[in-house]
Amino acid sequence: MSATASDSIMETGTFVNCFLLVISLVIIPVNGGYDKERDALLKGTFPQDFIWSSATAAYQIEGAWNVSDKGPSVWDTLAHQGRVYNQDTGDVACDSYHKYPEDVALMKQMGLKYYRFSISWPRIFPTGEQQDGVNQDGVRYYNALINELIANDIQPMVTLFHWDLPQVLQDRYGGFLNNHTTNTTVIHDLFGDYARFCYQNFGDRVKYWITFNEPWITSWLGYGVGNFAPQHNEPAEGQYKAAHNIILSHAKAYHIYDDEFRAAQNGQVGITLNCDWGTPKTPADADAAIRYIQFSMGWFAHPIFKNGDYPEVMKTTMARKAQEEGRTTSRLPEFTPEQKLSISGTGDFFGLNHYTTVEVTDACCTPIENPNYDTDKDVGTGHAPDWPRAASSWLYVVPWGIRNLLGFIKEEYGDPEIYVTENGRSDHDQDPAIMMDMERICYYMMYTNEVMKASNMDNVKVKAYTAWSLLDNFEWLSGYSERFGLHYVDFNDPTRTRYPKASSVFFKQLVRNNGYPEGSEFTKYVENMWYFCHNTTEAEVNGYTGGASQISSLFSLFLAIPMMIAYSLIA
Ligand code: GBH
Repeated sequence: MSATASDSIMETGTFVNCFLLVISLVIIPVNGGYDKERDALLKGTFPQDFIWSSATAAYQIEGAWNVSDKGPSVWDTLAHQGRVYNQDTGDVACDSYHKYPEDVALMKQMGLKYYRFSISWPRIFPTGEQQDGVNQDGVRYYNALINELIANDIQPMVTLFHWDLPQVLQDRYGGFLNNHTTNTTVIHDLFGDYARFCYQNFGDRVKYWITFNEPWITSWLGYGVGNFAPQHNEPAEGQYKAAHNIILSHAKAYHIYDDEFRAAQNGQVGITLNCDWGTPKTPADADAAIRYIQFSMGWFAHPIFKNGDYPEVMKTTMARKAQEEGRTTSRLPEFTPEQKLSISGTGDFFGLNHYTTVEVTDACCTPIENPNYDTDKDVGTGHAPDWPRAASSWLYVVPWGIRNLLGFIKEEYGDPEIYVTENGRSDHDQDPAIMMDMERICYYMMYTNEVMKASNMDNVKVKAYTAWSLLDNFEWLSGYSERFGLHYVDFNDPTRTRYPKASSVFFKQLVRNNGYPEGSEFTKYVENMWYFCHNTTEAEVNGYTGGASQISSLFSLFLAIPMMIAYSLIA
């Protein structure tokens, strides 16, 4: 049989299809990770009063590290010792101390009605102690920022402590290691005084207070491993002492608000905890996964949101370790009955920072020579091979993790109001800059959709979603090498000009739509993007192979985003 014209057209067609298939396999990492039910796009909107916000922290954006009377913080010290990647420092950072009106304008442009930022303790009290003097210029700065926000109809959500402890408090009292077992610990009172001063001066306009950001980081990385400021290395006990003091300092600040300000100011006080979701590697690792979460989030959440005391599994594990180690007392300190009473119930809302998920395996019970917090948990952690990664070494993209975690918090802590106070994804600092930040768009799309499932399908009282971060900024030990921003900042440009990335346009549309409403233009774009964002193809999801679905993924990649941006410009 000789070849006919139609055969040759077929052949050409097959060739084109194969060509597209090969191209798309190269461009789109294919994995079998997509679960049709679990990962499907949910259409619908968040509750009417849902809070959309973005976040920053003082040391990461302000700069002006020694302007007026500002005292040094432990992060100024660490950075000036050259301990940060590339010897970067927060001396100038995004220069938000001078450029805050521009920051507020960016939020306004995105339609954000809330902003989460932190106050630098040593910018208010240079030594950390009010009796040594107040830096009036610091008070002026935060008043100006808050007023600028209010004038633009943006509600401030303020963190009192985002890791920048006054250096003097570290030197005078050991910071959060200060006398952790007595009832008259100086650091609790000093934190209380600082909180009171902030309520007094800013509480007429600030209605959302977060006492501590991620005490896990301060405790373990700051006082246990000691790679974060103040770099105290005492991995057997440092973290337990620091956490103990932080929990009591939090409770103190909460009660000061309750007793002296709540009636007049009518705001809310909570705490923000970080937690990776822990998923068991095999069914046999289920208890280990729970233990992982109880040792991280539960360490703080159990006392504050449950019963004033550490999680049972933490106490029994640490008691067993004490025996094995031949100690008479546990390395995990105990709260007195009065302390338990004063800690329990000190959260008007549950602040959650969540970025990633780990796979947990059981590692119980091998006694080891030099115990530390990591080995205390008796777990191993890893990552599934098909989880995509961000620029930060620890950040794997696992959207369904946040829904599981939100459900866990609802069940475990009596259905509290949850504010997601951080969630986001990093890119590398590279040339040319990543302005069409597709992967960040995908991250926000997938994670917010999972948050919406928690809200609308699982009835979790999730009240807020906060993108980390408004701006590229000082990423702690990684300096400026990891970029989390919705806006690009050129750190070599003395004017620190901000440039919107594509993700800021996406986020603006998300806020405007309050989710993924059926039939909206925005939701149609999201539908086009969905499989691409999940690193999979429609073909794989539906179990057949063929060129058409590959083409639709390519369509998503090359057409949807420019169309979305064009749409936002005309909308
Ligand atoms: C947040 O912490 C911070 O609040 C914010 O300031 C920061 O810029 C942002 O996230 C991005 O990092 O065990 O040593 O491998 C992030 C939560 C939890 C991330 C612990 C790093 C692993 C540290 N962090 N995680 S380690």
